[in-house]
Amino acid sequence: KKTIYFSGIQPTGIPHLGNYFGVIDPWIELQKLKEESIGMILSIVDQHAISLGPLKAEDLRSNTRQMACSLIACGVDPQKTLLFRQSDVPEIAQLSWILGSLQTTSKLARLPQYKEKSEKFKKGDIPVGLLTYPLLQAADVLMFRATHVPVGEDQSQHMNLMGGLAYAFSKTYNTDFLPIPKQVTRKTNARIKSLRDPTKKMSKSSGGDKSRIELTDSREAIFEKCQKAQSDNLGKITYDPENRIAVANLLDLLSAISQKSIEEIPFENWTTLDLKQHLAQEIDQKLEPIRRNLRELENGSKIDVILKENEEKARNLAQENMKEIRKIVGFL
Ligand code: AQP
Repeated sequence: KKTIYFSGIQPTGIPHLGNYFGVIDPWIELQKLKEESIGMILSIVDQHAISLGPLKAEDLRSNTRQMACSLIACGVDPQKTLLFRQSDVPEIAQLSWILGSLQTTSKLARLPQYKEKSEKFKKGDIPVGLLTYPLLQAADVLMFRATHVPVGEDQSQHMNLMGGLAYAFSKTYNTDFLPIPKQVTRKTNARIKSLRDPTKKMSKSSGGDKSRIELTDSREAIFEKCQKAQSDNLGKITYDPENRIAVANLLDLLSAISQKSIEEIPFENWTTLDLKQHLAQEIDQKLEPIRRNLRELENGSKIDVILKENEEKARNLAQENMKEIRKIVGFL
């Protein structure tokens, strides 16, 4: 079977360092090694973005465009990666419906992300999309018969569910049309934590502005957020992830951004302030070229051309697979 990498990112805001290290940077590394025979498909999952309830149409549209620009600004290469908008391929939603017939509501309701996000709603107000989110996510991947899924560590439970669905589809219909996709998660930096609460992951939609560094943050904003990041008053810096979780979080982030191991960071004589300043400096240096590329892309029309062209390419691939799936299921 052909090797196909697939991943998705929600246009729910500006990507942050968690998205960067969880998926964008690994994606760019894979892209460098890509051989002709390997497929790489990256989706801006705008249908997922309304799973917590509707957004203003204008906001969704501009967030989607901005996410596309951000991905290209970080180094996603449209010559090597098929970057497309999920809602341009309606076959995905049809496959999600088919997968729903193979899944129980209780299993979906037990998923940790559902439990966590549904707690923010009053009982009786939880949108259906929040529960069925993992079905749509599985459909994204299975639609393209992807074999490998680069994602952050937070997606492990959804990946298990996806594997179960591919297996159930194969058993139910006695077919091997849909491969069971493998999660691809780096051993290091697969979970970047919030700057304000190192027990939580850095996230676009929770934790507040100061908890995340967004790829568009200015130098001033980066220094301010690092300055205000949670640390402790225990004096000289030591790396002790069990007892000094907040300081360890900042060191982990510094290690990720500077591509140095913890042992290579000369923090012995640093104060917390020194650590925060080194961190801010490294982040700013890393993000400077991304910010520059992004400004150029946002003001130009290149991105609109790419999305338009890829709408057709992605749709053709999906339609071809959907024809076979419809036969297998009995719709044709
Ligand atoms: N903190 C993180 N560390 C490592 N990887 C992360 N990812 C997200 N947060 C971290 C990875 O980024 C990819 C895209 O994520 P998403 O846009 O689908 O949304 P998410 O996983 O729910 O992340 P967010 O930023 O917290 O978004 P919201 O707030 O909108 O739900 C995934 O591969 C994810 O693993």
